[in-house]
Amino acid sequence: MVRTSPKVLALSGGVGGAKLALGLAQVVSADALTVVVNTGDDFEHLGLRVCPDLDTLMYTLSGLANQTLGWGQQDETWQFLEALKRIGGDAWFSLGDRDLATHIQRTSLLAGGLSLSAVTTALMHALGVTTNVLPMTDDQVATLIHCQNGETLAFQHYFVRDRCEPLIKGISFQGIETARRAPDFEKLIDSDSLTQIIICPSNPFVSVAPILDLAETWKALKAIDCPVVLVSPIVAGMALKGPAAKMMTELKMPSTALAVARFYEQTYPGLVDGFVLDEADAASADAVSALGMRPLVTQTVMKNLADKQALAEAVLLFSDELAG
Ligand code: FO1
Repeated sequence: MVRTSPKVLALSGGVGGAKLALGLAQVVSADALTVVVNTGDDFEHLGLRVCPDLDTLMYTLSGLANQTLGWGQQDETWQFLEALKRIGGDAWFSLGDRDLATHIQRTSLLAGGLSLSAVTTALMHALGVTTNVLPMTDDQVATLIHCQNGETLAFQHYFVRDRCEPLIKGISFQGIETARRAPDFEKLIDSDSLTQIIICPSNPFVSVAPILDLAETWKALKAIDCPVVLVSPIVAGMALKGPAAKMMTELKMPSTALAVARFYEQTYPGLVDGFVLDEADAASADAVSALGMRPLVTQTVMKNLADKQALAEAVLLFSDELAG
C-alpha cells in the first residue's frame, strides 16, 4: 500500500541512504516524500561539478545505478578515462562515459545561473525520478578530513585517491558557517506539514553531520512535532559500505551501533526519538533505551528491493508508533 497522507523527510548520504530512499519511494507517494542529500562530498574535478551523493540518489531512484561499483551508472564504458590517462590527465577519480554527461550538464546549467536545487530537479526529471530530491544547500560546503599525521585532505582525496587509508583525527565542513538550507528544504521545515523524519543508514560523521550542522538544522528538526527515526549504518561492528567503522575506531569510539546512538545523543541531544538496530545488534537494545531513544530491532541489511521496501515499511510503522 502506498502512503499518501504523511509528509516524510529523509536525510541521506550516498549508497546506504539511497537504498532506504528507494524503499521509501516504493511505499510513500512521490508528493509525500522528500530526500535531502549531503553535498559535503561535492567537488570540482577537471572543471566539472561532481556531486557524488546526489548522483547516487539519482541513479538509484532511476534504476540506472551501477550495483557492482556502488557509484556511477550501470553498463558504463571508460573510453574518456582511458584517453585522459593516455595524455597524462588527472585520472585518479574515475568518470565513466555515461556519468560524464551528468557532470557536464550539471556544470553547464550551473554556469548558466541555475541553483544546484534547480539543476538537481532538472536532472532528476530528465531521468524520470519523481521523488523530490534536494541538495542540503545551494551554497558550497566542503568536507575536510584532518589526519593524524597533521595533513588536511579534501574529502575525495581522502576517500578515492587515498582509499580512506590515512588515519583521521577529526572532520570539519568548510563553508558551513555561512551556508543556508536549500530553499525547498527551508520551506519544508517551516511548513508544519512533516509527519516523519528519517535519518537513513549513512555515515554519521561525513554524510549526516553536514546536513544536521548546516544552519543548526538539527535544532530546527528537533523543534518539529514529529518523530525522528535513525537507522544505524553499523551492523555487527561493521559499516556495510564506506569508512564509518574505520573512522569510529580512529576517533576513539567503538565501532558499534550503540556507539552510533551515543554519538547522536552527545552531539545532537534529544534529536533522535527512535533508533533502528539490526537483529545482529539486538543485545544493545536496552542500552539504546537507556540513552532515551526507543529501539527497534529488525533486519536492516538491504540486499534487494524487497529488503529495501520491508525496511522502509518497518521504519514508517515504528515512526507511527512513536507519534502515538
Ligand atoms: N568512488 C570511488 O571509490 N572511486 C571513483 O573513482 C569514484 C568516482 C566517482 C565518480 C562520480 C561519482 O558521482 C562518484 C564517484 N565515486 C567514486 C563515489 C564517491 O566519490 C564516494 O562514494 C562518495 O563521495 C562517498 O559517499
